[in-house]
Amino acid sequence: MFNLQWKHLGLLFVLMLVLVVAACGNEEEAETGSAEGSESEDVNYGEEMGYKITGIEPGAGVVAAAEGTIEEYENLEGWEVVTSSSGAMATALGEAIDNEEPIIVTGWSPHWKFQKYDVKYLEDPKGVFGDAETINTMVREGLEEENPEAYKILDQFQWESADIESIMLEISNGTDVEEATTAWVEENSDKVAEWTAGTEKVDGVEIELAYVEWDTEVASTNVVGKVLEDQGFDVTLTPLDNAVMWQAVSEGQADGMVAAWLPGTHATQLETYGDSVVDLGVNLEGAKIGLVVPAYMDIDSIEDLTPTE
Ligand code: PBE
Repeated sequence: MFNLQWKHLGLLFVLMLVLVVAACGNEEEAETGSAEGSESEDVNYGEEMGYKITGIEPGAGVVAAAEGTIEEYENLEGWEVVTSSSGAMATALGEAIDNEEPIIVTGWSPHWKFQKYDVKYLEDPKGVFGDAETINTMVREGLEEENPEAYKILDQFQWESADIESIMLEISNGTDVEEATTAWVEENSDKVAEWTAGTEKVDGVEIELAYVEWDTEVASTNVVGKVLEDQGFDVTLTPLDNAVMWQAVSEGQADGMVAAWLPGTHATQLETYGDSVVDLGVNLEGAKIGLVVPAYMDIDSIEDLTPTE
């Protein structure tokens, strides 16, 4: 009896030991797991970025909209949009990605960054950036009567995101703007023929297009300029600030532009100058603006950003 009991107790003891060791193991695993979890939850991108959104030119609609998000989203209280230029933004984005650092930029499509990098738009549940945009062509009043061939070409100019993105990517990879646009025009003679259909060549008629040095507009304006040049026009392309571009067309200092982002991005400019410019309609569908981050950032929405402390 006595012996048997001891045997049982011994077995029990061994069993208990096994259980304790197993439990310890589990505990360790659980602890490591939760430690990792809380670490990634604790990442404060806002603090790492100094609560700054990397903007572009102060006159851009996307910068105004980004400033609007700071007003609309409580969690962005204390944040700021730092303006610079589209080029400086692209450099900052490239450097952050090289170092796997967090960055938020004022972004738009079409844009080569979506082909070159793994980046994503942050969701905008309050809709501050609006929905899909179109890019429209605007010309000065009187152009139709005074320069009908140019008017018709500008009116017929219309292409797709894939077209403009291929040129933008070339340029971002270091190809000269003129070389990239000339090559595209040569390789896409069918499309170009649709734009020039029903027009006669001219001999040195002057035409001036205004634009802003955004990557999209550098590509589109240079392509249209090249097409007009090939038709015999004496083409001037004039880089301006956004509002000044609209003003130049509305006052007739420039003949036109292919850079009106509607209905949201340039709503302010449309309100001011819309009555004194001629809208020739959409030249590109499916454009978009928003806040863009590298895909490795563990956030999906503007609402995931943390306020300043
Ligand atoms: N963009 C490119 C411009 C329109 C074209 C999005 C930078 C803007 O924000 O006004």
